[in-house]
Amino acid sequence: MYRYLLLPAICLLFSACTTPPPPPPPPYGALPTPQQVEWHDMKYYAFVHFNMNTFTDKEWGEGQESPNTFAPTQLDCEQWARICKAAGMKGIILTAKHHDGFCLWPSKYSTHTVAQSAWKEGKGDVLRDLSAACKKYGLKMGIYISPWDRNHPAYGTPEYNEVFKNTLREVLTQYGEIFEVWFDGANGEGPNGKKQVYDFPGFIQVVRETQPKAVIFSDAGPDIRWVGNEQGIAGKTNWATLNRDDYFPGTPRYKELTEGNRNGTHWLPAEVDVSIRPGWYYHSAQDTAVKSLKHLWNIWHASIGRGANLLLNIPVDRRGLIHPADSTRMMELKALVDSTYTQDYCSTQPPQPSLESDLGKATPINRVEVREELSLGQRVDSFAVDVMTEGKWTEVASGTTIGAGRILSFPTVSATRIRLRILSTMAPPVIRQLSAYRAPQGWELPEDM
Ligand code: FUL
Repeated sequence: MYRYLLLPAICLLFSACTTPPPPPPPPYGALPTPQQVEWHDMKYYAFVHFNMNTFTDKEWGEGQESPNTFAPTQLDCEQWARICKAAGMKGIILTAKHHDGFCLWPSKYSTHTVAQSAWKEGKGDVLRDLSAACKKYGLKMGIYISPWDRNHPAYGTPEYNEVFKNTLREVLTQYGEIFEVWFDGANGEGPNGKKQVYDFPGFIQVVRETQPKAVIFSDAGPDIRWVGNEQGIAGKTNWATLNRDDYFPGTPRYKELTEGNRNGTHWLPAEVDVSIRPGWYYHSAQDTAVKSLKHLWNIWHASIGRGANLLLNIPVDRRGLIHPADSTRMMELKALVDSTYTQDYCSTQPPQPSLESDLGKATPINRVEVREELSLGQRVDSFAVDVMTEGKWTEVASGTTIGAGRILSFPTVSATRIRLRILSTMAPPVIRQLSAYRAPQGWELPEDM
């Protein structure tokens, strides 16, 4: 693995050079904030949809459900955290309040919460339990909180914006550090038949005040953007930048969110949210419909393999536990990813100031991973990868954007050297990593992903 390669000056940053390393090039274009850089490093974490719908077998509740319907029998957030940690995930984002309005914590600003339920005699608090479990297992915690609320009587009036800001403040000040706040773009009618005009600038201000280190997700950021589909697919071209002011939560411009905007005004990278099952919530009828290992592996490559983060949803069941059908698949994916991406065949040689890597001996490989140094901006427009077999170079893969990390697959070839060619850029490229791996045969991404 070669790190910190600057082209075309062909100089290696931060390595054991005999002469002092040259200063890094000036940054180019929109740049990530330190919070966004940290977020990129998380790569893979869990979405947990668990709330009233778990108990009504629905995806969207009406808001009129009795609080007593929420009745987990063995709720154990430590089980979630233990499994997510073992699966290689870095955090958990929980649906604290979905469109039906039910709050998983005893909110002062609603009468439709765990405090009104018989669960733990109204003394339960799922956010408190999750916060403790995440701390214990070294995971970060995030909050999904739906602005759309089908229960709250004030929904559809200016007063609701104040209610929502108070609710947000409550959630963000009681449960320790929150790494991401997830605003859903869905915006339907409330019980009074009215549609809300949201005070998003006000919501954002509350998050900034209470959790300055958190990133904020919505269709249009301001920090993290939706990827434009729920199939688990980032664009083959995936810019981490977007002309942010052209978009808003609920924007219909999905395709642009999938690819980002080249040279966009703001750093606004894509997060891929997708469920391990057909639904976001648990439905026992879907116990046999958990996505196959191959499907999840493909999603992993169509998201993380294209520089996006993967937010994989695990629908916690009515007991309040992750179902074994899901945890089994999560572990299978972890095992396959680890067995493929641990042995980097490029790391067997000491770094050299070159875009070529010597594999030492003829080595069967079929995956290459390239990363840019994001703190200086995203620069590469297109690139190609060659391998040397029997003394001859052959191109085996090519792509457009690189960004946080790009994984390309090619038929297994026994190579002695590997070479990255940058074909076009917006500014001199700064390559952070070039790695080569071997995945099991026959696990390439299908054309339509
Ligand atoms: C959507 C919601 O309407 C779904 O129920 C789910 O929460 C998904 C992640 O976001 O907008």
